[in-house]
Amino acid sequence: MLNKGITEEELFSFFSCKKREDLDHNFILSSMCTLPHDVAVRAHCMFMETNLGDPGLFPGTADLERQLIERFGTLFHLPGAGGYATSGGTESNIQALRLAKVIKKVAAPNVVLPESAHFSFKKACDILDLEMRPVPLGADLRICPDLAAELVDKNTVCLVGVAGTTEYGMVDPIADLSKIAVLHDVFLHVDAAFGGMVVPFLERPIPFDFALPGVTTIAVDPHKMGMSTIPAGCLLTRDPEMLDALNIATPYLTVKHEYTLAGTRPGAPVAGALAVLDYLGMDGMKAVVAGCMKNTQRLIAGMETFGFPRAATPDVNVATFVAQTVPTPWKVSWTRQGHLRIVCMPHVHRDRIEAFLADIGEMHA
Ligand code: 0PR
Repeated sequence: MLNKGITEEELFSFFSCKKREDLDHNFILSSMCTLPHDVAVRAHCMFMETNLGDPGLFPGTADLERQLIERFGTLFHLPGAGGYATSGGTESNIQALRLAKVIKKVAAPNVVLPESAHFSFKKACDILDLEMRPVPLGADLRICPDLAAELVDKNTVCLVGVAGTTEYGMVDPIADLSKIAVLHDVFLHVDAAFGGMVVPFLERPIPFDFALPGVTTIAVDPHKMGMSTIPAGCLLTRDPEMLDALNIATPYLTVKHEYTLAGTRPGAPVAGALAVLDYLGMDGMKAVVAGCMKNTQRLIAGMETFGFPRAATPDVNVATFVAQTVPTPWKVSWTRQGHLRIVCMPHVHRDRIEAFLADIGEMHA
């Protein structure tokens, strides 16, 4: 650290340089995050100093968190659902498994989850000392429910399904998983970190939420398709009191218990997330999602005319292809199986898709 501080001008000229080193969103096709909506930025700035870790000091902000959970509960067909705002899918998944483990106490707990599950489950199982039982996918890249049922036993604390897989954008047959969960009385966690803000707004929504009786918890991330500022995730619980099983005493705070993983928690992105939902409403979100899905379809059609077949027909706005390289400066990602992966996020407008197609078409001409 410097002995004497630098001027504000020096400081921000340095920051501007660093900011310019970051990639231009116009060329980012690999990310599940996007540019935050203007109302999210405004709300975020307004609540910058708030800390939900000590909600008694910020009752107004705490009420925004309550309202955010209420919005998602209603969107997911259970207006009275419980839950809280996390830092994103990783924390939500860790907490869901922690909850499942605390509720069902067995000597050698295991988790049955699709092979397509996000790597955050690996972190969760490491931390919580849970055996991971990956379930193979069917040819459609969705979890095979029959194989999942075979892997569930008396030591299974949680069954996991994904609504919008990270790599191929598939929605697992959650209705089938729900039946298994009810039959075996197993906790079912749905990772809808990405799809939770896509599927409800599709023309033909795929069942994945609390409307299915076996679904116990749902992870959804406003900082992905919800266009909020980072970090914004939510963990929803069917039973509003369920999270209390994680309570630990916090004697000197304004509340005497907390079930969250983080202590200090930012209120700013919570305000940002709620701002987008209330500003856009159902109609606005449907329009955003319809645009992303249309762009995904256009990209798939365009790539196929150039001889790059799709690797999957996705349920959400993640497109994958058989391809080897892409032109610079486009930033794409590659799946574990080696497929080119593009996420058609809200910042990936139609003209960006056309520009990418023109570039890749030229490179392979
Ligand atoms: N569950 C699913 C289905 C996810 O896709 C992700 C992240 C998570 C959980 C974990 O969420 P957090 O990263 O919020 O904890 N999916 C993206 C991925 O791993 C995250 C991401 C976003 C990566 C933007 C890169 C990027 O530029 O690909």
